[in-house]
Amino acid sequence: MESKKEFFLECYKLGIIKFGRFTLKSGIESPFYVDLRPLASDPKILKKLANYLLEMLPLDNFDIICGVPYAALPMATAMSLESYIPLIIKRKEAKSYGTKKLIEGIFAKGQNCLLVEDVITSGKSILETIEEVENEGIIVSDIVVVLDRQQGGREKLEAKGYKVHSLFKISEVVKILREMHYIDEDEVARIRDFVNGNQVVFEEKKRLSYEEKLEIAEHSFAKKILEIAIEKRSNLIASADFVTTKELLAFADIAGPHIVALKTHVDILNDFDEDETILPLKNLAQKHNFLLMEDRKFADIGNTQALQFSYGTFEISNWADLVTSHVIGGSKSLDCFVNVGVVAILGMSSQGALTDSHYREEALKVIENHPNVIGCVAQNEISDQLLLFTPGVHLGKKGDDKGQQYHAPEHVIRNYGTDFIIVGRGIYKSDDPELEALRYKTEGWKAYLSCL
Ligand code: S5P
Repeated sequence: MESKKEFFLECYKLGIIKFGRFTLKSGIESPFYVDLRPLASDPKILKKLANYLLEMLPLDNFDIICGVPYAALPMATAMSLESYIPLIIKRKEAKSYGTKKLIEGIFAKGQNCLLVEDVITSGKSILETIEEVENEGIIVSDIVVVLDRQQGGREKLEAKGYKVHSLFKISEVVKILREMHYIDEDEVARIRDFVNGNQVVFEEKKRLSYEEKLEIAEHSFAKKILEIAIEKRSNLIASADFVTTKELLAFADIAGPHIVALKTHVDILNDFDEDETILPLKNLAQKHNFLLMEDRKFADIGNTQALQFSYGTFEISNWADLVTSHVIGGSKSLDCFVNVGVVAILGMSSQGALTDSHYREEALKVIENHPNVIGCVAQNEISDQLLLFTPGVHLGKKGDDKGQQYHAPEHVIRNYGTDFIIVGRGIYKSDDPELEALRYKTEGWKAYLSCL
């Protein structure tokens, strides 16, 4: 079998732990959120999980297995299937009719039952289940949990004489995720504080208003986009990923009044033509007062980027106000982008992107103080000096089948301090793109105002 660490990372990719700021049922704010239910949706992982849990246990001791409802039910079932130890089911509420039994299945008084739980925090729900199982005359000696949040639950159960086996502890998990650069030092410190029972201080950093950002902005295009935002009361950039000029122009005209910039991928157009595509697009940009942002995502040495920027079919330098660029080629590779605002790609929205916190920290060093850079594309907070552009925004969907991951405008603006949301299919694939552009504009602006 793979190592426990590899197995954990496989589980982690299913989104079982999220970091940020979460309000728990109790009203307490937590720097992380755990939900192991996705594990049951991947049969291979569930089977492996069952075997990892079984491996830790003195199996001969148990006559029956019982999961704490609901999250641990599929886990207990899988363990039963792998070990041939019979399963009993504990109901959450007794049936109001029929047998009114709380424990279902075949069992006998005096049998020893292994209890299975997904996460142990305070131990409260496990203790409730133990009580109900013991009321049936069943003996409980051992509890196996997938993740121990290390918040006193284990100690509470052990003080009552139960043995607690856990596959992962939050401290181990945090160590692995830090080693992998999935989380940064601040997050590690906040989790440590939280687990130790200290109240976690989430910096109540007041975000700067667009007016305040305008005061500190130096680049002419940074100023321009902020001025448009203030004037139009919009922080929306529409991504116009069309393959024909006709569709692109029609969309630019209807979305135009609501956006600060139109983001293009001109290399996907079947019929790109400077006169037919760019001239009318520039007219529309002028008519509706928005910037043109070419999402070229340059990723080469300076000399090649200079050629790609000014030559070839698209001659981007002739018309784009903003361009996106990776910074993998180092700071000097960005020197060629003159008379345009560079939006550096720091973090990508897609699943499994390699832009982990280590990459982002190094990338920030590349762009810091680069005069051509006005901001970054990222999925996390950055400094006030840079404008933050966040794609992967959708009001209805969580993602697509090609790895894109979405959040709502409110989420990114509140949690990352996003200055400009980038929305593609949420608008142009909707039934009424004009109405939807207005809806995203309104939502984005409302979220911004609520964070001031
Ligand atoms: O990390 C990123 C960076 C970018 S620029 N994730 C992204 O999705 N994008 C771009 O934003 C992507 O190329 C596409 O043009 C747009 C998102 O489109 P949507 O249809 O998924 O909203």
